[in-house]
Amino acid sequence: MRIIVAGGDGFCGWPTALYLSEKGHEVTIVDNLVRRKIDDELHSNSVTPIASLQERVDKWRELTGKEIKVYEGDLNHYDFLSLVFKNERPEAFVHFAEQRSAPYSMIDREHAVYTQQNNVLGNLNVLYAIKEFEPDCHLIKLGTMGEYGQPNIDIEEGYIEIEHKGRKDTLPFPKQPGSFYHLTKVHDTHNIMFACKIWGIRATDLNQGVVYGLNTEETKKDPVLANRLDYDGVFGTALNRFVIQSAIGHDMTVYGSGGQTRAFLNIKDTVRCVEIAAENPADQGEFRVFNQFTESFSVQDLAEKTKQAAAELDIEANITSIENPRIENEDHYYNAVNTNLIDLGLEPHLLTQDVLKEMLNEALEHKDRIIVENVLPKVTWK
Ligand code: NAD
Ligand code: USQ
Repeated sequence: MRIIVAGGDGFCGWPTALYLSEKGHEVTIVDNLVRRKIDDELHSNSVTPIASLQERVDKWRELTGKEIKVYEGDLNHYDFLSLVFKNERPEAFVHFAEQRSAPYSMIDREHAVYTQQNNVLGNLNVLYAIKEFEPDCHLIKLGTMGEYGQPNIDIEEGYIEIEHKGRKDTLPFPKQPGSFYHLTKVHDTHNIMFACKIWGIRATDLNQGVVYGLNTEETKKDPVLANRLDYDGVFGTALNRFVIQSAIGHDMTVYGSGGQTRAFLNIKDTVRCVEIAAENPADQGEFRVFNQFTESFSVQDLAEKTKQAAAELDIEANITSIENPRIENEDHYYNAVNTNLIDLGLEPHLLTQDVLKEMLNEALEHKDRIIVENVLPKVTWK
């Protein structure tokens, strides 16, 4: 299959591009490399040293004989995007290319506006490009479990059957996102659903939970193929941060009481979920939603599991509760459904002590690169 991976230089996109290429698909990466520029803006870095995108794909070709094409450019430049569609004629368009940090979107007005413009308008351009150039192309869009928030009822996959005043309907599940970033995913959802309805586009929205881990079989083949790993208070996510904090002897930063519960998955499952979606395309005009996660944990649970794994490696890790920089519920019900991907063949990699120890060892390998001042959160929601 001819597959475009937009955002293919990022944390989820790079391993996905390699995995799909390994499986024999014709993969083309589209990325404007903005994530590398944001590292400069934040005076931060990836824990792992990452090669340039060109070096990465050259090494992949050298090791496997497989070609991954690269287009460096922005989804918000429609002439550029049109050219990519005309040249590559994608059968699937995997869309990772958005600003994905909630704290980054909450820094100030400029960062909120940038995030919403970049994400919402970039996605709208992708919808128009599919309509104009490849109406049969399957859009596989990365959404987020955070679109739903934490309602006091079970979270269904995209839709919920409602009975109201004696009448029934199946309606989009209510959205209660927790940041200007998470809101962009809700806006994207609405735009995609509408485009499917009016133009007959086929789309799958992958409402992904928080991704942990670093490596896949492919990224491990050579240091030049290494994936990026974020740890700072802006781009680092809960479990990866706890592992890295433990590796450098920093207290694990549980925000508030730590009762916040979220859906999680291993990066190894991210790549497989995208493959499953590509192999089982949505129907023409269908807007399909998969909840892409494998397990749910509270933040406190994750810190405790990390502490235990660290102890097995003779590392003394401490958990500290710090004032929550976000405005969010710390004590709530959380039960989300995730049957669609499992029914299509996903075999989850669960969060075991072995997985945590492997992550700790990976963090230890590069711990000298960590800029300690970047670890504590500085962005607040207020
Ligand atoms: P990332 O920041 O590491 O990668 C995103 C990539 O997209 C970067 O390489 C960036 O340069 C590129 N990009 C951004 N805007 C672009 C634009 N306008 N044009 C072209 N390229 C652009 O993020 P990630 O962690 O790999 O996340 C990928 C996607 O998955 C995002 O949409 C994110 O919202 C979603 N997601 C991520 C997680 C997670 O835990 N990392 C969880 C759920 C959903
Ligand atoms: N948290 C801590 N301590 C930390 C970091 C985070 O307690 O050091 C808490 C947060 O307060 C929050 C939870 O952990 O309650 C998750 O935060 P996070 O930074 O790990 O994840 P989030 O901001 O939700 O965003 C990440 C990705 C985003 C993706 C989302 C999936 O950056 O791209 O959309 O996970 S989800 O959470 O399902 O919406």
